[in-house]
Amino acid sequence: MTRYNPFDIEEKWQDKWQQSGSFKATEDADKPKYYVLEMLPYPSGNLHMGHVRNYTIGDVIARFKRAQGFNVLHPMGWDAFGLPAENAALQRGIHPAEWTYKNIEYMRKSMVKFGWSYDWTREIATCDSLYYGAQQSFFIDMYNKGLVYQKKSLVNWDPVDNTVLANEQVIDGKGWRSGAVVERREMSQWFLKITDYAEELLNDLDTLDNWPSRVKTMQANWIGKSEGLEFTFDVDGYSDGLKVYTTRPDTLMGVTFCSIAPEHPLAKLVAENDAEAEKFILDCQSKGTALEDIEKAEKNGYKTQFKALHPITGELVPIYIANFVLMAYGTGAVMAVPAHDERDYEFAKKYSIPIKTVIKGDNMPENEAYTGAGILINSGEFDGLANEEAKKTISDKIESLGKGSKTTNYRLRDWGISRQRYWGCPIPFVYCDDCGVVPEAKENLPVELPKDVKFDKTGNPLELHHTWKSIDCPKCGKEARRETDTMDTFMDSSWYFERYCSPKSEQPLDNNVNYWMSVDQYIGGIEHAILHLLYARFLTKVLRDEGLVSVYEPFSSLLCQGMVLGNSYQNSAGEYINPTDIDLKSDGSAFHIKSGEKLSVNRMEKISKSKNNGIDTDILMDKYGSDTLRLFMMFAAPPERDLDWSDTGLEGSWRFLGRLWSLLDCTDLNVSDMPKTPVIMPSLSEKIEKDLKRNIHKAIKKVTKDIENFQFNTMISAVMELSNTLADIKKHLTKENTNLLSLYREGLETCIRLLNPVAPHITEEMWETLGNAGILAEYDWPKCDETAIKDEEFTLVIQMNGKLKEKLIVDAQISNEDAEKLALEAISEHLAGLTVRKCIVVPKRLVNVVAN
Ligand code: ANZ
Ligand code: ZN
Repeated sequence: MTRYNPFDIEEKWQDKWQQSGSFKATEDADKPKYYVLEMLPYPSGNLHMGHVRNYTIGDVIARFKRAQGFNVLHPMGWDAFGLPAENAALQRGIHPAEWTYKNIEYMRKSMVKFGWSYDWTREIATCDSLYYGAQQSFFIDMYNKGLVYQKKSLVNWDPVDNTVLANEQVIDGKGWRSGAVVERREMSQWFLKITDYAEELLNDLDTLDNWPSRVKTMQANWIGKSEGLEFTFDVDGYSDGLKVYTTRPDTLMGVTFCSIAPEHPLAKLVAENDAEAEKFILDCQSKGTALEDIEKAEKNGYKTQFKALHPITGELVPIYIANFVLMAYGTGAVMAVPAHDERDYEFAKKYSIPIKTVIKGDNMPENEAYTGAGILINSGEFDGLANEEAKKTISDKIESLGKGSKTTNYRLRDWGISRQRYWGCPIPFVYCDDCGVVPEAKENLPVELPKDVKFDKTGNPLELHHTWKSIDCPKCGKEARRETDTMDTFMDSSWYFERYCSPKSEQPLDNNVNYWMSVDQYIGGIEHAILHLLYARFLTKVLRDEGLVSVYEPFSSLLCQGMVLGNSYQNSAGEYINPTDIDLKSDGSAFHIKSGEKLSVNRMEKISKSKNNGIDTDILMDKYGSDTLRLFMMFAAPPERDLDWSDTGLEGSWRFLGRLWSLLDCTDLNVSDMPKTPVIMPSLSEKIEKDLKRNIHKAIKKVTKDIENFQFNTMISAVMELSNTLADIKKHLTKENTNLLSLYREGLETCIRLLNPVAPHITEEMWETLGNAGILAEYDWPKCDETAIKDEEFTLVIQMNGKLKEKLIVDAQISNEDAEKLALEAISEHLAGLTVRKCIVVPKRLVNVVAN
């Protein structure tokens, strides 16, 4: 018998699965479908441990469901547009397409090596013009329905590189390449009207029973529905008046100033003949558009000469231009109540503005705003009202004065999808001097990216390209210009799961989408809890309204896997040393292989470039093969938890597979000759046989239940237990005892079949060695024989000094010690103050506790 060697078997089985089409999914109305999906990767070049974990979880589920008789769809693809490809082009002179497709090739090979059971015939790359052409097609449909529009909005502008920057390219307010101070600029941008769906996106969260509640909470907060009041302050010299939005109309009587966004029309009016105001506004605009930056920045203001007339008191309050008021939220203007709003408080202190308390709560803090509930004071006719009630009373009053009305507001903004980049899906529009903005004619789709672009200059290569832009107007035929913006890559990943249902279709989607959707199980990282999942939900609803899909939600069930954590190692100079360059001793100490230096070992943390604690999956693959890695990933932690990477844990998985393999080796007895037909319980007489039969079927039951609940670590423990039992039984095997031989085979085959979803290669090989035909991945899931586990439990009678005290249902296999322990616990109240002298255990019947 040879030793376990993954390198003899893994590729062999990958080829067989491929040849047999084991994982190819075909629509079949007679079979229940199951769609399992992992979030598609960005083709950065290498698989990292997060991928391995994510995709192995999905694969175990896919293989399990297939064996259970479901028609399983398990596809894979590439989120292939995006900035890193353009950076590679800039830095290394490779075309983004070449860089991307090379990475895809490499990563696909790695994925095949892992044995993940994908239907590769459905592979998608979002940078493929067949894919993005379909996207352009329904984008035009969305435009025709009024869900796509153009609007001037702020972008980060790098004045040296003359280019728009993504938020992540602005570092400390400076352009990442040029180092120039970034400006905010207004430019015409494309938007998707996600706000039209805000209410439905919020309400339908309630239908997602199988989503983690924290994800639903995050989405609800992001949508940020609030009920408030919109009303207008009269302003002398500004006939429009100042329209504000507040969620706290109850604090109206505490208003001591108003603040407006630097981009507010009134601010612009002020700046027209006030150089200092103009400077202040420009200064605010030089700070970048990232929301966190705006919120973190110190509160700054500029006092204008304008005054707002309080609609109830008739008081005149000053109007400030303030850096923390956002033009894009509400009305871009705020009634400020420093006594009850933290930002206003900070601002009022800084500029010595009066602070007027109008809500009195039980515990009023000193030197800060009180934001809690309470009773109105200093509020004239509203004094004494509870503030929640006052919200309505005061809003009604404002409405009756004709100054405003109650409104619902959402924090959710329309989705700005314009990117001034090359490596993205071209926005299929044309500018014509006569016709204006015109969608490209459908028969001209896809609008393909030009291949001959240069990356030696900064700025958008589409803008710089000399011929690509010029085109005939699809409406009047006159010479016109193409839009050179491309789409946010989140757009590409918002409908790919629908496209997998008919990846080659000429139409964006065909009817197969209604066979497969929704995704029964989606698996991915929590970092996508908000944007990706929200956009995917949004587009699904849009496609539903266009009649292209029938589901209301794309993902019925969501699993967010935890992170993979690793130790990091530092030398005396503080440099981080990668785990591959380290000699790790069994006592946990670590030495730098090259220098011999002893390194400090830092505690488990997220694997990251900055800590240089990434683990090279290729190296591990070459050392252990796929099954060990897969097994370790699934065994080391439940899927939602963070997983501590450990080399010893990996070794442990390797050794377990070796032990499992050696169960094939029964010295002079040939496993493939052991009787194939399982003996059934009634014909078993020996205890060892009955126990084994019971253990086998208990394992089937437990593993099945555990996989269904995604408790992969405990399901693996159950297989390990059964394999340990078999290792013991092996010693008792004789040629003569055919019952035991048959049971041994049944036990071993059960281990193999139960472990197959986790470690598919070794189990296929063992299955074949046992003399079974065909491919194990195509077999049905083993069934638990309930009669074999029937006398699994019995009623344990508990007596004290011979008198009945309790009855407990316990496991049939319970040991005498455990029975004793349970008994003492169960009657602990009766034992209070007594001394236990003796416990008499009658196995399978009773425990008598002697105490006095
Ligand atoms: C007066 C007030 C008093 C406010 C008070 C709060 C507390 P949410 O709840 O997140 O929707 N606000 C309105 N528009 C703004 C803008 N464009 N930029 C910055 N802040 C803005 O936030 C609504 C509250 O945020 C509004 O209620 C307004 O301040 C402020 F004790 O009005 B409030
Ligand atoms: Zn035209």
